[in-house]
Amino acid sequence: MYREKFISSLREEIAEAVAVHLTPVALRYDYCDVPLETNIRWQPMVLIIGNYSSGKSSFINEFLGAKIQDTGQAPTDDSFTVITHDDSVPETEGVQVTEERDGKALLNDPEYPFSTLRKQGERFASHFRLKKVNSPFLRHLAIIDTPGMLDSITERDRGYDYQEVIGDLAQKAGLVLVLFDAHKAGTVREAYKSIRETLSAHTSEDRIIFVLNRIDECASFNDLLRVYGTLCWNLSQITGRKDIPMIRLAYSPNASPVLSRNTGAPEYLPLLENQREDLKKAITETPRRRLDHLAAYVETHSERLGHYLEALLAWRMAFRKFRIQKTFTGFLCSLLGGSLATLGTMMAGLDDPVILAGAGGVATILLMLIWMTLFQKRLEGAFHQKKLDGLDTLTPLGDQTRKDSWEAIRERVQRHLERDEGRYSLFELRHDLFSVRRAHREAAHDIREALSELAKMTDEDFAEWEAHRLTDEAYEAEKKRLGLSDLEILKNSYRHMF
Ligand SMILES: Nc1nc2c(ncn2[C@@H]2O[C@H](COP(=O)(O)OP(=O)(O)OP(=O)(O)O)[C@@H](O)[C@H]2O)c(=O)[nH]1
Ligand SMILES: [Mg+2]
Repeated sequence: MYREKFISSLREEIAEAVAVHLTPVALRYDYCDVPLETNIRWQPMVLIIGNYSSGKSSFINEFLGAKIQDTGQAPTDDSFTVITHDDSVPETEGVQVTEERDGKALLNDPEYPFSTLRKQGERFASHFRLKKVNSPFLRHLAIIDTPGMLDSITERDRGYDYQEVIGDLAQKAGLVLVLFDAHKAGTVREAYKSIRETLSAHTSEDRIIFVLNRIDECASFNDLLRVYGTLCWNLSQITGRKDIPMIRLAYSPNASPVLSRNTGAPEYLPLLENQREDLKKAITETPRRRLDHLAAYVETHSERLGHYLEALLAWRMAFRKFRIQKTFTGFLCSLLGGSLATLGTMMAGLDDPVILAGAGGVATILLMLIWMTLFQKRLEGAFHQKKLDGLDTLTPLGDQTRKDSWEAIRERVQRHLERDEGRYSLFELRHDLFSVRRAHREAAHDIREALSELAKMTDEDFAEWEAHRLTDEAYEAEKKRLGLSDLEILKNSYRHMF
């Protein structure tokens, strides 16, 4: 278990780096509404989606080793259930639900990363819940069971935006399992939309595993091949790609009447046992893979935040230049007006220098005031609008990476400039851009280095490390004495010292 503990501790450090280096700047300039580390601080999640009755809940029960979720042939469960760990009841008393909480509590609890789903409203809150379970598999990851995807239902019937919820959860998840069953191999309408649009927009391919479940129900090996072929064909149609994603084959022995009675199991099943093992391994590997995602998360957000600030800086500089030019023009015009006033006063026969200077000065000030309140404001408004219309020219978009990052932040930049609350100076903006760029270079680099060191460590290394080391307390004490973090220990190979 030491390995998992170490991984959790690294995750905590990455979240801390984000909290210190990126979040304050990001919140200050409206780059995001909630702290950037909100989604990464919580433990890794495995999201399970798929057709109704494809065996999602049975699969989870099988994995946890107890009947935690309701199962049944018809669409059974139309709720999203977050299943997480709790050890208030010892495992020796059997795996069981130790606590349940409703959706409202879950959406409003800052300890959980679900506040972004609050906007889905009451109907969603009543279809969202938390179960705490004392299964050892949940120590370092959480599982989310979801309502089955249907053909006949619309967003209005559900009362909340189902695809948006799936997208939000997929974005937070370290792994997404998409389950199909042998009866409906890739033909359900909601599944089509989820795979084609929602998942591709919210997560990366390497985080998705397609699973053909309930394979024990195929009449023969030939039948299984036919179903598998159908699913491959449907998936390539849905994704619009020729290369078919990897599909794992699975079944839940306890949910199958034949298998649980131990009679007439299809003879091909034992040959496919390795598939179920691989799937289990992929799930238990989620915390480790999650670290790679977090490294990418830090890199992406520090880069985008830098790009965002660059755009604000470009806008501010252009605006300042425009303002200086126009103020100068206004001043020249007012000065001219003041001179004309002096000339007029002279022509009226007054030659007292004090009166002449007073008339010129008063006229200049009055004209400047009129300029500033009437013309300058209008000109600035027009300039602002022009810049908003030509937003894409604000920063250079040389390569595809810049274009992608601009695509991701463009709307936010626009919203910010439309409001233009200007709670910061040009100097502060430059300073913050500099520190974000440095965080991008250094923090992201440190994390990558530490992770590549971690990847080199084998299970034996961990076992050896654990054998030599140290209780958790002793390790923590030694770390503290040396003033090192887990990241530094990995990065500098200090682990040999322990
Ligand atoms: N033979 C067999 N039956 C299964 C398997 N997995 C699930 N079932 C059965 O299929 C039915 C549906 O299973 P569930 O686990 O409720 O499916 P679900 O995807 O959670 O369904 P919804 O929550 O309604 O979307 C139940 O009657 C299960 O007993 C399996 O691997 N083999
Ligand atoms: Mg279910």
